[in-house]
Amino acid sequence: MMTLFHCLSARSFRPLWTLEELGIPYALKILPFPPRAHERSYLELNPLGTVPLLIDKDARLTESVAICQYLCARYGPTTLQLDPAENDYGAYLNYLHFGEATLTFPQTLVLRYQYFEAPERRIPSVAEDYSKWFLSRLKSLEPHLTHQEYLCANRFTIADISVGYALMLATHLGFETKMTPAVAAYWARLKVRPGFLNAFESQQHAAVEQGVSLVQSPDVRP
Ligand SMILES: N[C@@H](CCC(=O)N[C@@H](CS)C(=O)NCC(=O)O)C(=O)O
Repeated sequence: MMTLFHCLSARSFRPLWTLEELGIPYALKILPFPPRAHERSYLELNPLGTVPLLIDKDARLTESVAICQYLCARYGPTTLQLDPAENDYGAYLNYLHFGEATLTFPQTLVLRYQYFEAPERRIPSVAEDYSKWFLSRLKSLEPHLTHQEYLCANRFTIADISVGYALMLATHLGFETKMTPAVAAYWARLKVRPGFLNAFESQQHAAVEQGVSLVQSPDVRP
């Protein structure tokens, strides 16, 4: 069985959510955050020290969105991915990467310079600038989501998982009240999906079973 290495509500939530949407079996290993400080032996498996890590037979992947693509391609057929012949294929690829590169990256700077660094290393101006950066880029989804339930092809896909994770992180950072109306409604739709709820339940359950603290995992469920 494949193993997903995960920290609570970290980017590894994307592959976890995809696994639940696909309904395929997996083993979930929860690591304390950050693993490079709290679980040094993990560096032998993933020298980057980051999550996710997916080990599936000979495949080892460490990029969350690539893992979602891998799971769909290997364990499909599934409507969670788009075929290159579909009209929205370009938009699909763009949103897959937009979720990580444009919407998640600025939030990690807020997380780091507002919360994770020792007080003397915190930089309020960085946190403020990248909060603004994130919110202005997030707003770009508003016109599109005013007319569509999902990002592309009129169905739920892993592009929604990529962007949906950025909205989950935004909720942890207190940005939920700053979401524009159609984006907020979209996030409300995503977080009641059985796949999302099962993934959330799966991480909480595995953490308790493996003795990992739930402190870093505030509940985002409605
Ligand atoms: N682009 C990668 C980023 C992976 C990443 O940086 N993960 C964070 C958690 S969200 C991590 O493991 N940080 C721990 C560290 O940097 O030591 C992805 O999308 O998976």
